[in-house]
Amino acid sequence: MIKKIFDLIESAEKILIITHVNPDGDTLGCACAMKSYIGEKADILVQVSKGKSYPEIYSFLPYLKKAKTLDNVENIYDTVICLDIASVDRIVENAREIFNKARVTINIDHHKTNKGYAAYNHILGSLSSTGEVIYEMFSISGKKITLEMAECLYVSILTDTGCFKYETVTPRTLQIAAELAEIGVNTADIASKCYDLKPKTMVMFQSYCTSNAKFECDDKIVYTLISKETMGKFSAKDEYTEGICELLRSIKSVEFAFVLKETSDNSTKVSMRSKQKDATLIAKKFGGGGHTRSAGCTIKKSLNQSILCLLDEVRKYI
Ligand SMILES: [Mn+2]
Repeated sequence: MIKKIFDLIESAEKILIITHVNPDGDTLGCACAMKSYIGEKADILVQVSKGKSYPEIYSFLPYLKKAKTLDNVENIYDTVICLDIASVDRIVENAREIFNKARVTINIDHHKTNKGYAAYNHILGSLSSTGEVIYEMFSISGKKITLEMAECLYVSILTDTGCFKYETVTPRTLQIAAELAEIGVNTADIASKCYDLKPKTMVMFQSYCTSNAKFECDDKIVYTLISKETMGKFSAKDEYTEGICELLRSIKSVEFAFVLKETSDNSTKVSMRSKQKDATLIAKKFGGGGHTRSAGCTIKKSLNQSILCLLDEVRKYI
């Protein structure tokens, strides 16, 4: 499959590299590494619409400033490459039309819930990040990884492992990190760019959400509800909620942590983190998915109704 994918990239005329909705460091890092490898004939699509953007901290990555968005992407691609996209419903609006029309569709991912929705699928559910999957593809094929690509892949692996903290980290993950450092990646500089340049209001907003958290089942379950009003009060961008769930999970007694964000009157976005149990079992109940310790879903109910439904489910797993 790896050779086939490189052959397809070679023979493609115009390639669109698609990142998932609510883009994170993994999907963006992979897209930039892939764009760096392919060159001119590839464009990156960051799936955001007018007025929205990818998390600002990643603006140091190459190529993102010139990336297409849902507002300006044209349906002119014969080949699409989906990176870190767990399911086809994370390809939205006109991006889905482009995906459907493309002659060749490639899906490279590490989500164990990925069912392989493209014509060519390369999914390694046990790897830490899609960055690691891509590194291995280049490594196995004997293709050169330039410093620019190495920096992008390092961002992917660093951020998707929570700074090499998660149990998805294997000896091979660390070996790859070392190999990227040997290529010349300044690991301290990248870590600082990813974690020490948060806007002041983001940290204030996160403290507010954390202090409003509620506990259930002898403090084994913790959750915080974030209304549109709260988002507005802090002028919070979507990315400002990143990290709250991990912080709540870090409480000693906690097994499950949830962050519920109101997206409209009848829609709530749920992020979940667990310590031992499989969070995907809960996410799947609501049509979502993800990883064992980090999953998500959208519940088509109000914020207050959503938490009741969610608590009903999660109590079964405690
Ligand atoms: Mn990922």
